[in-house]
Amino acid sequence: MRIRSVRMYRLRLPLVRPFRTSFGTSTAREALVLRIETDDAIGWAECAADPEPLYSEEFLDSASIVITDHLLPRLLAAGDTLTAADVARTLAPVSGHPMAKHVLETAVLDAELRAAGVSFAHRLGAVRPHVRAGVSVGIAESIPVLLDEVGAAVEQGYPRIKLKIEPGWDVEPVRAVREAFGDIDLQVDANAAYDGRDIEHLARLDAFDLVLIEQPFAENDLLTHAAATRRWATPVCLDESIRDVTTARTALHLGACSIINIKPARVGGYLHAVAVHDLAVAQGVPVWCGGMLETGIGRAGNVALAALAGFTLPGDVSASQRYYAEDITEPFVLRDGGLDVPSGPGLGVEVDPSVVAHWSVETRELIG
Ligand code: OSB
Ligand code: MG
Repeated sequence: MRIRSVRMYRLRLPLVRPFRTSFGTSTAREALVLRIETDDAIGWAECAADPEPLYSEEFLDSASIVITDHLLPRLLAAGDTLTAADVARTLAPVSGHPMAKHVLETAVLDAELRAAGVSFAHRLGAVRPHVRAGVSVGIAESIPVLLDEVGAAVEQGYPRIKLKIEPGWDVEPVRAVREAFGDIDLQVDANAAYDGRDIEHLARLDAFDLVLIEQPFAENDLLTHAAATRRWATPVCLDESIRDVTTARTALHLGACSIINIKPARVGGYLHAVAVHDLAVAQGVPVWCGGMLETGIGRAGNVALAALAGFTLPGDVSASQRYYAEDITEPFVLRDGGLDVPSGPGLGVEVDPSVVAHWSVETRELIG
């Protein structure tokens, strides 16, 4: 395909409620959104990176520079025969920066699929038209406030609740939620806030019959995750540690996890995400689709991915209104505890240019 123009928006979308994790608090989502125009279609994608390098080493300005100075020139140099399937190989000489690579590959894939009239779901290999949705509940200022937020999500019909934890906010909030809501599907996410000295403390979570504990230890500390997997009854799930198929294979080989959270942005794009899924399926390991507070653009792709056969656990793919009062696409709505998988061409959602313009703090024409 021939890329005619590339435009990068920097958006600042207010969140409907602050989202606190062990690494920080967000009151708004700042996102890079890319619009690629080819001879045949327009493709969209969003970058999952945050303003600060807290979740991983990438951040908005790093992604912006890498896209502009290192990735896009390589894509353009690859010429007009380039397809989405070639993007990863074309960008591979640039080391790291999966979130920056993800946004380019996704925009090219969206343009290609819109031109061909094929949905993301079909291209990725989806097997269901509807996916079950979980919610990720941030660290609250008190247990009563937490119980209110969990209660609202349960009442709305979400079939699974994930609580963010950190040292000082773990056993007691989990106990309170379990006591208040009984037999719900409950899991926790530490975003790497603990270390090996906490293995015995976190073993207390075994009393609460959690679906899983996500990323208790540092991204590169697979051995401590493996030790915890042997010690705890609660299954260990990895998020930050799984950067590609290779790290997934290594983590499974070491017994560092028994469940994988697949985030397309973290592994460098949807096609890599499918490869991690395929590896997990081959090894009988359940996966679920993680989220990074995506707008409708990223959510559309994530919901399509979550419709693949191996995604047997509900993902962090909540309805748009949990994040944004006004999204930049038509909103995703909770129905029967889940979201409908878009079936239109490409991502299957339409970006509203007036909403994008309204929340844009910067627009740059990279080419065109
Ligand atoms: O660790 O899964 C995470 C959000 C931002 C960064 C990291 C994480 C999260 C979430 C929210 O848990 C998931 C979502 O609802 O998008
Ligand atoms: Mg996580």
